[in-house]
Amino acid sequence: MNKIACITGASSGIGFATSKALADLGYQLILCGRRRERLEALQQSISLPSYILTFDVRNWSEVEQAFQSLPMEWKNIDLLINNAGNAHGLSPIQEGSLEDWDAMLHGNVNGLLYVSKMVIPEMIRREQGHIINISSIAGKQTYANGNVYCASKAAVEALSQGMRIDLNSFNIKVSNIAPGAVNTEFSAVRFKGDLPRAESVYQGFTPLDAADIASLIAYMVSCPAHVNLADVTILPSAQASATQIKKVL
Ligand code: 8X3
Repeated sequence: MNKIACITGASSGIGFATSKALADLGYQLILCGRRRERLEALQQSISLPSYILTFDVRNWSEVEQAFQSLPMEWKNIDLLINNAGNAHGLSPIQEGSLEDWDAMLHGNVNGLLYVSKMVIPEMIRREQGHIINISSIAGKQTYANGNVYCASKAAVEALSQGMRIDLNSFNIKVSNIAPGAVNTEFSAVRFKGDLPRAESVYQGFTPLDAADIASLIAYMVSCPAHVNLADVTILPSAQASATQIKKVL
């Protein structure tokens, strides 16, 4: 029987590329996101069966209803990729907006918890499973104006460790991936559609792309059962830290 993977934030970027990579490995996919048309386009490009769940990770009742609506044959999730999340704004703490803070904390932290809460009980019952949380270099190193985004990703780092400890006795692997600069819609969302500013983030060096993270995930899930790549930081070769990138402009 094919394994089932559930990917949040599957409609774009790392989630989209990871869905494709996992389909290539033979996973049946539960594709989660807010943009149904994009998920349907992704579904059509995948040959194995997949199931679409449309919800906002920030809304507990939407998350609960979505997972409760899964048909029986889709309930045994083997692999959960907690990918949904974003940055909103890049401002000094004294200038940050409540709206941006709530979007990041509710999406990056609460959202990860809500989805995990719906998936973990079946993994515990079956005493098997793998959860991969997408964190960030920003969760390991706080940078100027990153304040709340960095805090949200530091929370993801802590939750990956906490989940690994609490789920250890149930044979559930928990892995954490901390990417550096990945050229996706990330900066366009952070800078609220200011595309020239977003593009400048990735100029002068070769950033990672979503497929690089998807390849890493494909490798991680293909490791033998006794191997867990527990915490992987993945950076472009030009990047040395959260803030140091060798650029040639
Ligand atoms: C994305 C990477 O360095 O822009 O999480 O925070 S960074």
